[in-house]
This record gives sequence, structure tokens and C-alpha cells, in this order.
Amino acid sequence: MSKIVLITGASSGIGAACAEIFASNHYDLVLAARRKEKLEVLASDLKARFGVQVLNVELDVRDAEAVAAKLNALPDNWKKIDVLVNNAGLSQGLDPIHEGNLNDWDTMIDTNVKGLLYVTRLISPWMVQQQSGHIVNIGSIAGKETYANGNVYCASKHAVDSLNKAMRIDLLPHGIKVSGIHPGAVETEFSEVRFKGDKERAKAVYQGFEPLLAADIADAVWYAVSRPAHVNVNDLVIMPTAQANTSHLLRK
Ligand code: NDP
Ligand code: 8X3
Repeated sequence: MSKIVLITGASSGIGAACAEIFASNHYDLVLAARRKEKLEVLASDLKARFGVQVLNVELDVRDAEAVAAKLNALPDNWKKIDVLVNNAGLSQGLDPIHEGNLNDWDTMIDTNVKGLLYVTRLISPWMVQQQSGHIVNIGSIAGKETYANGNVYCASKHAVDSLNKAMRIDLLPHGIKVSGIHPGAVETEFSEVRFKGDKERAKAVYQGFEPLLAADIADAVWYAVSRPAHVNVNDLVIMPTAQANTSHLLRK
């Protein structure tokens, strides 16, 4: 019986790269995101290349009822989740606090914090029951530092950092590992989403330096998950070599 990983936000970027690295290591996959057509393309590719089984779940992590209904509806043999990658997340806007857009704030908090909680609340009892499992939370350098106009996105990722620590304490008696992976700039759809489809503005974010690739972060997730049973990676902060922190980025 293969191990099973559930990845949220698997339709793009870091989540899709995680799906690939887990598939290449013979995990069966539960892939969740809102864009089902993207999941379908990815699933077909991974099934063909790696011979793994894939279940796609069209899911908006902000919808607590849908999270419960759709994950509870997984077939029983798919509920033995070995690894949960809480990756679904986004930024919306880049405005000073006094000009912030309330809808953007709600979207970020609902997705990055509450969505992560809803999924964890559903899956972690199954892990407690089996007395094993590994939860990997995708945080951010924005959860370790703050930067100009990053206010609410940074706050949401600080919440992820805090929940990462809290989960590790609460799940300690149950043999469940909890790891936080905190990337700097990774070239994905992230900036296009932040700037609401403005491709030019998004492209400029990654110009003049070599950003991380989604595969670099998937590699770190796999490193954390593939340690021996007695080893847990609590926290990894991974940056492009050209980025010292959120405010020092060397562009050529
Ligand atoms: P992408 O925009 O490429 O991917 C984001 C993923 O999250 C998509 O699959 C998207 O799927 C999913 N998602 C967003 N909202 C929801 C929702 N409500 N319900 C379900 N899924 C959702 O960006 P990244 O791959 O870069 O982002 C992945 C994670 O990494 C995020 O948590 C982000 O904050 C974090 N991160 C990114 C960094 C970067 O520089 N790119 C750096 C540090 C952290 P869909 O739209 O189909 O629902
Ligand atoms: C994404 C990285 O620096 O844009 O989490 O916040 S940053």
C-alpha cells in the first residue's frame, strides 16, 4: 500500500511541484484546489509518468462546510493520510495599512489562516487516530519579517508560523511531525495573483535576479518528509541567494 499525501493549492506553483516530487517517490496523491481543470491536467501527467493513483478534490479552503463535506467524502482507504501539505495561500494587493482593501484582507486571512485551520481540523484527527502523520505548513519569509505594504499578508504568514509551533506542541503526544517551510521569492503565479492579473507588474518582481523555483521548495518539503522517523525538521527558511531578507534583494 503506497503512502498518501494531501496537498492543498496543488493546481499551481509550489503545490504542483510538491505533487510531482511526491509522485516521483511513489506516493498516491490527493490534490485540492479550486481550479479542477488544472488538477486534471496535472493528475493525468503524474499518473502516466509515475504510475501513482491521484484523487482530485475541487475545493475552496475558505469554505469550512465544503472542506468538511468533501474531505469526509473521500473513500475510506484514502483517509489514511500520511502527509498533509498545507500550501494553499495567496497575497492580494500591496497597499499601506491606511489604504488597505478590506476584501483583500478578508481573502488573505480566510485563505492563509482560516483555510489552513479548516483543513488541519479535518485531517489531524485522522492522524491522531492512526498515531502517525506529518503536517507541512508552507509559511513564508513574510511570516518571519514584515516589509513595507506587506502588512496583512505578513500577519497571515506570522499566524502560520505561530500555528506551526502550536500544532507541534498539541500533536506531540500523538507521534505526528509538524514542519514549517518558509520561502523567499519563488517565481510562480503568486505575484500575478497579488497584482490581480497584471502580468507586467508580476514579471517585474522576478527581474534582475535569479528567484527560487517551485521545485526548490518542493525539494525542501521532500527533505523534511523523508527524514528518519526520529528526526523532525521544525523550520526551514529558504531564500534565493540574491535575497538576504524581505528588504535586501540584489538586482543586476
Ligand atoms: P501560486 O499562486 O502559484 O499557487 C497558489 C495555490 O493556492 C494555487 O494552487 C491556488 O489554487 C491555491 N489556492 C489559492 N486560494 C485557494 C483557495 N481558496 N482554496 C484552495 N486553494 C487555493 O503561488 P505559490 O505556489 O507561490 O504559493 C503557494 C504557497 O506558498 C502560498 O501559501 C504562498 O503564500 C506561499 N509562498 C509563496 C512564495 C512566493 O514567492 N511565490 C514565497 C513564500 C511563500 P486555485 O487558484 O486553483 O484554487
Ligand atoms: C511570498 C514572499 O516576500 O513576497 O510569501 O512576501 S514575499
